[in-house]
Amino acid sequence: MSKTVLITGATSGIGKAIAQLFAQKKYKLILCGRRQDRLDGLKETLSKHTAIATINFDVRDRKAVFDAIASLPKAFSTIEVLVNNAGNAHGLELFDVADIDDWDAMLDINVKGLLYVSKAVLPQMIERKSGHIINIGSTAGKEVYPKGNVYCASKHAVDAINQAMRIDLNEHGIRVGAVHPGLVETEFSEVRFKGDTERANKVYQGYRPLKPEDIADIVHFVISRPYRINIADLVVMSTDQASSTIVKKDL
Ligand code: NDP
Ligand code: 8X3
Repeated sequence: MSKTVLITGATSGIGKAIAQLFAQKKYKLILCGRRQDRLDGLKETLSKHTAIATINFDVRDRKAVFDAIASLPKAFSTIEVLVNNAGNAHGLELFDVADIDDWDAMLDINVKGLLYVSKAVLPQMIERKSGHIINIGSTAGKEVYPKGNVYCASKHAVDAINQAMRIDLNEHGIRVGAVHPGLVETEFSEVRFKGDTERANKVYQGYRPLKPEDIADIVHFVISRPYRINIADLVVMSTDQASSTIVKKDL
């Protein structure tokens, strides 16, 4: 019987690529996001490979998170793998002019949302003394770059929470690890720049950014190791990227 994997932020980018790969690998999938049309489309396409359930909630809404996970049909209620992927950057501004609403959104989604989903899924893992949580962090959680301020802070928090979960859940036999990507071409910059597609596209021009499929492949490697192995922390960048601010652009 294949494992059940819950993926947050499955409607786009990295989460969607994980959903597509994992469906081909025959994992049972619970796909989460807010855009119902996209959840419906994924369910229709991926159901030819595996069993799919979708749940729609905003990770910021604590009650909605717990209700949605409690509402899963029995066939999907044993979650072996949780991929905490939902998140975004909102804005790229110097600290003094950045929008406080953007700061709230990033802390609420990237940090508190990840905490809520983890708390909602954890009890059953603890009961079984088995489970695997993958937190999608970022290179922005390993260093700070100009104008990245609160996005970087939110991803540093993910890095800290990843370590904290691994320490505190150790006695329960649960695997916890993070994958920290560098620049990946997704809708991330479109969201960060509030729909300014021209500005967003420029982020990925002149070099070879990572593709969401690259991260999906790595997450699959992480979850498919024998249970004695826990890949605790993995930073992955495009060959053309050396750090958040050093990217070799000559294409
Ligand atoms: P996308 O914008 O393509 O995807 C973001 C996903 O998160 C969407 O599925 C979106 O679904 C979901 N999401 C956003 N806000 C909420 C919310 N409030 N409630 C529920 N779901 C939400 O970006 P990426 O795929 O690039 O980002 C995925 C993760 O990877 C994020 O955590 C990001 O920080 C991280 N990351 C991205 C990198 C990059 O360069 N692209 C690099 C390093 C890390 P919906 O809108 O339907 O709710
Ligand atoms: C996304 C990568 O460099 O835009 O986390 O922060 S970056």
